[in-house]
Amino acid sequence: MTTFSQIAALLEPQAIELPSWAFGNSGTRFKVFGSPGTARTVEEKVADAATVHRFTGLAPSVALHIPWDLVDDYAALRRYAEDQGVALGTINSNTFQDDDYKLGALTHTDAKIRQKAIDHHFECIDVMDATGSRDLKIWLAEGSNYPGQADLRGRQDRLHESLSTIYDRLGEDQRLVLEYKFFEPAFYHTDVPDWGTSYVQVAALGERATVCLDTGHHAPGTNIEFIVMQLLRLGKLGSFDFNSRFYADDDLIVGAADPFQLFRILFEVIRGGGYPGTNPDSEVAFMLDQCHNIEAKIPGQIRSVLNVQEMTARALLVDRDALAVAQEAGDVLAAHEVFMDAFSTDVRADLAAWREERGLPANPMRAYAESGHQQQIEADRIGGTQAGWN
Ligand code: RM4
Ligand code: MN
Repeated sequence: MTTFSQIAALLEPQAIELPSWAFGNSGTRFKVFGSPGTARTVEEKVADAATVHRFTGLAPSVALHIPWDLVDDYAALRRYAEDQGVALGTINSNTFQDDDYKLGALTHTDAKIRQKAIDHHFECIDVMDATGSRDLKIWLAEGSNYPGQADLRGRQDRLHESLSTIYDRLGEDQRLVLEYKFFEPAFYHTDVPDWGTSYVQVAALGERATVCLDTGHHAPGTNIEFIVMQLLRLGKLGSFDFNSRFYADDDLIVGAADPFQLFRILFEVIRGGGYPGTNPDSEVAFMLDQCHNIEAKIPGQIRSVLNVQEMTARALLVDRDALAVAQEAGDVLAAHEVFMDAFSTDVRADLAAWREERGLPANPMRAYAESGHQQQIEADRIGGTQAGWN
């Protein structure tokens, strides 16, 4: 058995990037509920992310979405974030909320619309230059609703052309990560529906183009850890968007729907060299992509990063030597038992002690609730328009 003290130091470098949009109001197709204390500006979203980091020590950066997080001066925003104790991270482009993109953006048949979408990505790269961000993350809402509506092959070719133009604009230390999603908003076909398509597209671009795996973007029952294994094996896993789902792309708190799946994913991350604690050269970015529609947002994010930490600790506890012996001996049940022993280990008390040793609250959820911070922002953030995702 591996013990917690053997893995404690490996938890040190864990860093999980928070999405700015988690701090704005969000909802379903049916209703967006406002909630008191919600951030009204980009600065307030950054401040909320910094609060999560202060209570957990796990979230040193925050991702921005353009144009949701449009400001005049990104260098100033960068300084503001640094003063708060966090860095600005991944820049997410948005080609899904403009009328011109109804039938596509990077894949559109009209070269003018394709150029408009490419120009948007150029602006995102300018933002990255000012914020010091490494990653440009592209998720495309492109596809078709009816068989025969679109030339599937032509769209794939245009996608390649558009992505190449964007890729060529990146600086030497910048990366492009291409996120896939199997359906929605298009219902018949999607242009980047799966890891294979994303892989094919990024492999054609070059070394600094990789795949983003959003855990909510697969058909029910998909073996996501297998995809993690394969992408790491190919050196093409660029980033994660963590969240959890029951039915579609629910964007719920990671680890809430299926903690065992999160454990299995993190085990493959560690096994495949994607975890910074066991491989300092790992370049996988760990991000959340979540919305808090009915629960409070800051504690929702605190809970999320704690869930990732808890399952990482359990995955690190897998006795890999004993596992290898059982696997090689063909001892099915012994191998399974080694795996499940780690998953079944309650690490909460050890993690509480680990945090206290590092000057963090033993129980960040309780510490936040008792800090009065929520009441403070609810009192302070009166007037103005609360941030949302539109
Ligand atoms: C998409 C995708 C992107 C995220 C947006 C908000 O479904 O997951 O990563 O930026 O939602
Ligand atoms: Mn995502």
